[in-house]
Amino acid sequence: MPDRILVTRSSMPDIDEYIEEIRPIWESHWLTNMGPKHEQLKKELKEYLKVPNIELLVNGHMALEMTIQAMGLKGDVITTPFTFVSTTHAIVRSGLHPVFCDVNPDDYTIDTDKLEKALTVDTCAIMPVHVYGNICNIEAVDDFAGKHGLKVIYDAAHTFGETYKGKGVGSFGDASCFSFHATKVFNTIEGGCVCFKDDSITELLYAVKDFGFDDPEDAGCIGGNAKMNEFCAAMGLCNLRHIDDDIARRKAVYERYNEHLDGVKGIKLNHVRAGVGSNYSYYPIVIDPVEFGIDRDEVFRILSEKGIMTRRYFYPATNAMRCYKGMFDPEDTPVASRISKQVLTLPIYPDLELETVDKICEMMVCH
Ligand code: T4K
Repeated sequence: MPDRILVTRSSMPDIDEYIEEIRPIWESHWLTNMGPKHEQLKKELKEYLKVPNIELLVNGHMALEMTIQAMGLKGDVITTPFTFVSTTHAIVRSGLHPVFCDVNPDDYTIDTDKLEKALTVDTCAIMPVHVYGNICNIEAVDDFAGKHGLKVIYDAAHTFGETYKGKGVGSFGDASCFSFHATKVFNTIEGGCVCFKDDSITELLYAVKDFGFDDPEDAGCIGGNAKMNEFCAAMGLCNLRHIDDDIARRKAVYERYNEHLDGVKGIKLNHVRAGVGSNYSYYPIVIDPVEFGIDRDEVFRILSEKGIMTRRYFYPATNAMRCYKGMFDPEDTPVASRISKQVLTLPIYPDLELETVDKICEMMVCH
């Protein structure tokens, strides 16, 4: 076992495969601004993700912000605080107001029974998160949004390649934003995309990521710069060739953890819901300190002393972060607050050896 095991490890192609992929970039000197690699990746991803429309972006965060801008949203957005801070920041940075709805304790996605309570006269959209790749209660979110005329933008950063009832997860809601960051199941080094239903926003999305240019010289809207460059797109083209194998190897790691930890008193495992084709992106456990004997932070410390670098994804809950001090009350979302203090994500990536998983579990269980 290596001296240090990190919570994840970027998937990378063989270096020769990447060199072959970037050779034409060297020959053409075309480095960015929607070049051939960008366009090829866009086409391949549209098929792989089984989605009606797709736009590539510089990262998952800008996918959220650019989608909000392209939809012209204004007012309140119902969302959850049990997520990476990007979800909340994207709403606030876009001049909108997040209204936090609690998560359910089984899979940490939005508790759709509490949506009604979060509704205000200014609500314009819902931004639920498929956290850890756990798919939200899509039917209930859709019903609620339809009833109140709200847009639905899923933060789908964790769900690359997942399916729900056989359909690409990016085909639900009005839009789904994916992250292709180095730490994700599929990476383009940095990158992301938005998959969306209404093709009337295609041109606007293309423009907002390129300073608003919808004409070679004249900007039709106040856009930013969120384009994916050719080297990132080339990385994506390589990684996409190996994605199914990567996910299969993640599944083996995931199942090995389950074999060891299922039934351990005080440890709650994550479960893949019926109808979901999972990508096994994270391995979260929720530790009950009374039943397990020690708390989450003690497990974190014991493992890190032995070179196992777990992460407290997602702690603190975003409504408890310093930058939002005084703006929200984390006690309004008690389940999210509690889970954020008890959750630990264990190392998972395709190359992680199963013997290492055995040792990690042994260290945890024999504390
Ligand atoms: N919405 C949600 C729900 C998200 O989780 C995220 C991002 C976003 C939106 C925004 O998407 P992006 O704009 O990022 O595309 C990481 C990632 O930076 C972030 O992408 C991710 N979520 C978040 C959950 O985790 P850190 O600060 O924990 O990453 P870091 O640098 O500590 O890396 C974690 C481990 O990954 C390292 O211990 C080793 C490994 N690693 C890391 C890097 C940077 C590699 O193997 N290679 C690498 O290049 O945030």
